Amino acid sequence: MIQLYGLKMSNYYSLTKALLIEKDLAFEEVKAPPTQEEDNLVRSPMGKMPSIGVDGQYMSESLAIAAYLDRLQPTPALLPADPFAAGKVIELVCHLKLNVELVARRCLPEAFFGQTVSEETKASTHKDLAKGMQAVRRLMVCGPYAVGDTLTLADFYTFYTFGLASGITQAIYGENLLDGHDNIAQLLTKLAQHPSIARVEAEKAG
Ligand SMILES: N[C@@H](CCC(=O)N[C@@H](CS)C(=O)NCC(=O)O)C(=O)O
Repeated sequence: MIQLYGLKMSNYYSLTKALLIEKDLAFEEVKAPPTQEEDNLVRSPMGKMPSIGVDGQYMSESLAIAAYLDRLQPTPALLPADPFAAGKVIELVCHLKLNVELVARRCLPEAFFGQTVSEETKASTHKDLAKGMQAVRRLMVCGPYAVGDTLTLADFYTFYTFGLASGITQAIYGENLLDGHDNIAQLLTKLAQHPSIARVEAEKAG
């Protein structure tokens, strides 16, 4: 049995939970807020969530966990068998994580936690997000899934990246991040109905 540590409010926790469900792996959820306490740092060296426990060993970073789960339970495969195609999925995941999600996150404290972010940060975030969106747009096929006709890991990152980033741009700039990206908006609607993601979202309320 795998332990999933973190909180339901976290997009990366939710993504990892959706992957565990997608893979039909047995897991239990353990409430663990992000802290710099030793017990959490042992699981997650930056003190973030999520992390998983496997037979007394721990792993952090959603992408590392996803790579582990895809090998542990190869079906349904979330990375293509073709090595280059698999690399392309990870490439898109990296751009979503680093150039959209992580950039938008700079404004998270003001968007959702009542803190203040400097005008300078808001301006640089706006500029960098536009660049990140261009990068993602070049790589995303939306045909209908992120990289083609098959669901991959990139779809899970698409759903949970834009779930957070769109909320932040709406709150900070009053802008819809997906304006002009109708194909991504349509993909998000489709992914919201995908059973593993739908279950995670439904269970957030509980
Ligand atoms: N690169 C990490 C990011 C994880 C992350 O940003 N987690 C957030 C919640 S979604 C967190 O723990 N934030 C609290 C903190 O940074 O202290 C991953 O992919 O798992």
